[in-house]
Formats: sequence, structure tokens, C-alpha cells
Amino acid sequence: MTPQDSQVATNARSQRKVALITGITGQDGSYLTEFLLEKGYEVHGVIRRSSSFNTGRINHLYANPALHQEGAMKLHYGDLNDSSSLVKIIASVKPTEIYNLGAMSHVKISFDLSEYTADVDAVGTLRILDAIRTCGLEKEVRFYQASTSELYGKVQEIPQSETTPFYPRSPYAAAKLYAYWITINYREAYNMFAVNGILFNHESPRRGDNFVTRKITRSVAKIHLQQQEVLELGALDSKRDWGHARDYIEAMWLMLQHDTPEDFVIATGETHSVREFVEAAFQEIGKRIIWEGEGINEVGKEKDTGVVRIKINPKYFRPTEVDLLIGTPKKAEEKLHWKPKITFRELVKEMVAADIALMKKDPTA
Ligand code: NDP
Ligand code: GDR
Repeated sequence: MTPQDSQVATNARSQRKVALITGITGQDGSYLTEFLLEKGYEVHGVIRRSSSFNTGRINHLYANPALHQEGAMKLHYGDLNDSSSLVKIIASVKPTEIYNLGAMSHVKISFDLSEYTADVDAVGTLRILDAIRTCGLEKEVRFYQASTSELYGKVQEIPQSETTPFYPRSPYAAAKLYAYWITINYREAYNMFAVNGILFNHESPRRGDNFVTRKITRSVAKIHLQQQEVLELGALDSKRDWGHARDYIEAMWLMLQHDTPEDFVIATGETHSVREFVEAAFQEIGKRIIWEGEGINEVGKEKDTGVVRIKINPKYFRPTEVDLLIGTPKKAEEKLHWKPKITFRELVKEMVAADIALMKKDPTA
């Protein structure tokens, strides 16, 4: 992007603040929507048609006039695998910022839905970038691509930074690798303000039920309320750099407010194993853990109510695993003045408390 292009874009941007979010119904989309509405944005979201309602994470925004003026948030039916829907939405909304958060985001499931994952996560990103160009908005729109620490896959370097080589280990990661590079290509080829946020794992009480942190905190709540006895997991020694989604969505926004389009790693710089997450979560309810293979009792037969058993179920193993992720957010700290605020302990505490409250209200949740 030349300095003149940048100035033109800045002038146009100062007049309107209109965001379009794909994946608005997901964990990050819901927090980002709240954040942008509070900043006075008009927020548009792409939602998929589904047989049951899929707007549970954003329904509260409609009902809360303190968070937005009526009409400040609009949803549009569309799909990342349907170019015409994307062109129509972008043409009518004329966004100044697009956050491409929509994705088939589950790593394990991407081995089962490999072609679909490539279509949505890889080609879907290309479709959005092309739709921006088709609408002639490439100079006005700033584009954020939800890239991922899964790109690093097999450990090449510790900690992982913007310059660490990639080694994807799943159809999801391979699809996101294409999306990463097509974003950079459109930036270089068409002078677009298009950036990758390489975000490490981030969690919250709104995390999808089948990601490991939420699966654990839901189980902690159910075990605490005597609605469940045993927790079954897969790879316990995998290590992740876990942050809080609320901190991370602010980094997405900061990337689009930066003077120049650049890619950033967003991480805490700390890593913990799944095993450590389990221990921290059960400490919240004062339970001791017996891991499968330890102790003398069989799984599920333990009578001591102060103890919980963790069983290993190979069905949760992945054909290729990512063993260790730990990122350095140094560049984001220096250039965006971004720092994570919520600690690992605080994250675990908040998730466990939220799930206990949820399960008390509705044991079938
Ligand atoms: P979620 O799985 O919670 O949300 C995914 C969103 O994408 C949902 O709104 C979903 O809609 C939507 N979506 C799925 N398929 C399509 C499609 N074909 N067309 C349009 N929308 C679709 O993910 P997160 O909020 O956790 O993550 C947001 C993004 O960030 C994802 O791209 C993810 O891959 C990436 N990422 C996430 C990280 C994390 O730790 N959370 C870390 C790094 C990257 P619906 O509700 O209808 O299913
Ligand atoms: P991840 O998140 O694959 O890192 O992708 P997930 O929580 O699914 O797995 C983290 C680690 O936990 C191990 N694990 C289990 N995982 C699940 N889901 N269920 C289990 O029972 C279980 N037992 C152990 C996994 O093997 C893995 O090592 C997330 C997603 O949000 C991606 O979209 C995002 O890009 C990356 O984080 C960064």
C-alpha cells in the first residue's frame, strides 16, 4: 500500500465505522460484536441457515439497549461456500472493516470433513477477498483473517513468532495455511489492507462445548453437581498457550487500526498441558484427581467423593497431533501496545464458575 493509498483509505474510514463479521455466532464473533458496538460501530454479521437457532451467543445483544442503538446490528444469511451471498452482502453493507472469523474450526473434526474444511476455511477466504474486489472496495475495506497457531504444527522453534516456519498437522491447519498466504497475496497484489492475526488458543465461557477446555469445565460443573461421574479425554500431554477470548478480540481490532497492514502473533507466552488444565479446573471444586492407570480402583468405581477419575479414550486421539504451542506476543506488544490481561488461573476460574451456574440453571445444558 502506497502512502497515498493509505491516506485515501484513512480519510474514507474516518467517516464511517461499519464492520462485517463472518462467524458472528461463534465464540470470537460474539465478543467482537459487543466490543465494536461499544465503540460505536454498525455491526453486520453473516449467519448460516440452520435447522435450529444458532444465535445463542449474540441474542443478548438485541435485548440490551445499553450495548447498542436499535439498528446498529444486523444479520444477513450467507455462507463462506457461497460466493454470490458474499458479494451481495458486501455490496449492500459496504463495510469499512471485515473480520473473517467464519470457519469449520475443530481440528479433530477436520480429519473427517477434510474437503468441506478446505472449501470453507481456505477457498472461503479467497471468496471473501474476491468479493471485496468484485464490489470495488479493495481500497476502502480493511480485512482481518483469523489465522491460527495450528499453522506451526510440528515444533520447529520455541517460542513461535511471526517468522517461525509453518508445519501444518491437520486438514484444518493446511486449509488455514492457504488462507494465510492468499491474504498476504491479495495484500501484495492489490494493495489491500489485509492482515493475518496468528492467534493462539483462546477460551471463555462461550467456547464451543467440544473443545478441550470447555469440555473439562462443563464436566467439572456436572461432577460437582453430581450429574456426571467420569471425564474421558484424549492426549493429556499436549501443551497449549491458552488466553482469554475477550483479550484476543481487542488485538484483532488493533491490527485493523494500525498504520500499515502487518501480520501479528497473539499469545500469552505461557504454555500448559491438558493435564494441568484438568488439575486447575478440579482444584476449583476441591477434588483430587486419579488418572487412569494410577491407583487401584477401576474407573468409575471410586467411592471417595473427594476424588475424580479421568479416563483416556483413544477415540479423542488425532491421526497427527500438535504437541507443543507457545507463542511470543512481542511484536504485538511493541507495535499494537497489546498485552493479555487475563491469566491462565483467572480463565479457568471464570469458565468453571460459569459452567456451574449454567448447569444449576439447566442440568440438560
Ligand atoms: P467457533 O467455532 O466458535 O465459530 C465459528 C464460526 O464460523 C461460527 O459462527 C460458525 O457458524 C461460522 N461458520 C462455520 N462454517 C461457516 C460457513 N460455511 N460459512 C459461514 N460461517 C461459518 O470459532 P471461534 O470463535 O473459536 O474462532 C473464530 C475463528 O478464529 C475461526 O476461524 C477459528 O478457526 C479461528 N481461530 C480460533 C482460535 C481459538 O482458539 N478460538 C485460535 C486461532 C484461530 P455456526 O454458529 O452457524 O456454526
Ligand atoms: P485445538 O483445540 O485443537 O488446539 O484447536 P482443542 O481444544 O480441540 O484441543 C487442544 C488439545 O487438547 C487435546 N485433547 C482434546 N481435545 C478435544 N477437543 N477433546 C478431548 O477430549 C481432548 N483430549 C485431549 C487435543 O488433542 C489437543 O492437543 C483450537 C481451535 O479453536 C482451532 O480452531 C484453533 O485454530 C486452535 O485452537 C488454535
